[in-house]
Order: sequence, then C-alpha cells, then structure tokens
Amino acid sequence: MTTSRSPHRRTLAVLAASTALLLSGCGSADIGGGMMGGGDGSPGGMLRGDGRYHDARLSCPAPATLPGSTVRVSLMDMGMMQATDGVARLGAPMRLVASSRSVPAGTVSLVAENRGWRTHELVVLPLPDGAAAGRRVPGPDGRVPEEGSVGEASASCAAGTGEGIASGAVGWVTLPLAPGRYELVCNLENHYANGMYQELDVR
Ligand SMILES: [Cu+2]
Repeated sequence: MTTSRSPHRRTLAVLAASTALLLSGCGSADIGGGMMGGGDGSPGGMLRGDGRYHDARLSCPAPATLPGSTVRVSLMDMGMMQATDGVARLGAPMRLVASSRSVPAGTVSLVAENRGWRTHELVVLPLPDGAAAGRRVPGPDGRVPEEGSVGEASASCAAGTGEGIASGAVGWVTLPLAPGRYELVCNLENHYANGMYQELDVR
C-alpha cells in the first residue's frame, strides 16, 4: 500500500492552490480607492478583468498625441445592468484609477476613460498640505466643494468641460500643473464618497 500521490495529481493540486491565491489577491484589490495603478502600467488591468467592475468598450479614442506627460485615468463602477446616467446610491462600488501616481511639473494631459455603466467625470483639485485623498466631506448634494479646481475632463469624446463622460466614452484635458499634490476626483452625486478619488503628485 502506498500513500504517495501521482505527479499528475500533485500538479493539479499546485495549480488549484495558485489559482486560489490569484483570486484572493484580486479580490482584496477591490477594497479602498486608488490602490491599483502606479508606475506607468495600464491602470486597472486586473480590476477590469475580474468580472466585477464593468468594462465598457470605449466608443471613441483620445487624440493619438496630446501635449506633455499623459496620465490615463480609468473611471469604474459596477452593479448595474444598463447604462443610464450618473445617478448612484451612497455605497455603490466605484473607483478612479490613474496610470501614474506622480508626473513631472509642466504640461500634463489627462485622459479619462469611462469603463463604467454610469456617467462619470474627472476633476483636478489641489490637495492641501497634510490632507489625504478621500477625506473631503461631501455636502447635502453628495458633491465635494470644487474650490481651487485646476481643470476637468467632463465631456464625452471631447476635451475639457462638458455634461459628463458617458459610459464607454473618453474625455481629456491638458493642464499646466505646478509642483504640488493634487486629487483626481469624480464629483457626480455620491461618486466621491463611493471611492472615486486618487492622489496625483506633481514634481
Ligand atoms: Cu463618477
């Protein structure tokens, strides 16, 4: 009588364990705002592929070349069966993930890709000394004050300010950014409180 397992069986066991590890790692990345991204890699690759956040097909590209450094920002949500507008209850899972956490000072182009079901936007706010991203307090309208806003991408398939970036659309904006800390936010009702913020440092 033998207790040894066949090599084939052992390989299967190892594979199963690796898969479980991968899955649990992916799941934990869902918690909190702005934990993914960083470096110059594609933002949210695993998040978009994990089957929970919606992954809208982009209906329009940003211009092939934009001035200065480019930061790509994925706007994501989940839990709806069809695209509607930006309406979201408090607590609906959403996130904003930038491809870089820091960029050189000067001309910066932000490309906001709406991968979610809902309408979103990208607003650049200065982050005061000592303040952390995600700590702004929304008003009764579910939005945070935009005092000192540096600019925004909130138009579908166009540059600059508009009525919001529709599901699957891309918006972009080119800004002169002085050195400092900034917070990238989506400021539609409840979206900031739901996790749509990330710090961007300009050096
Ligand atoms: Cu949003």
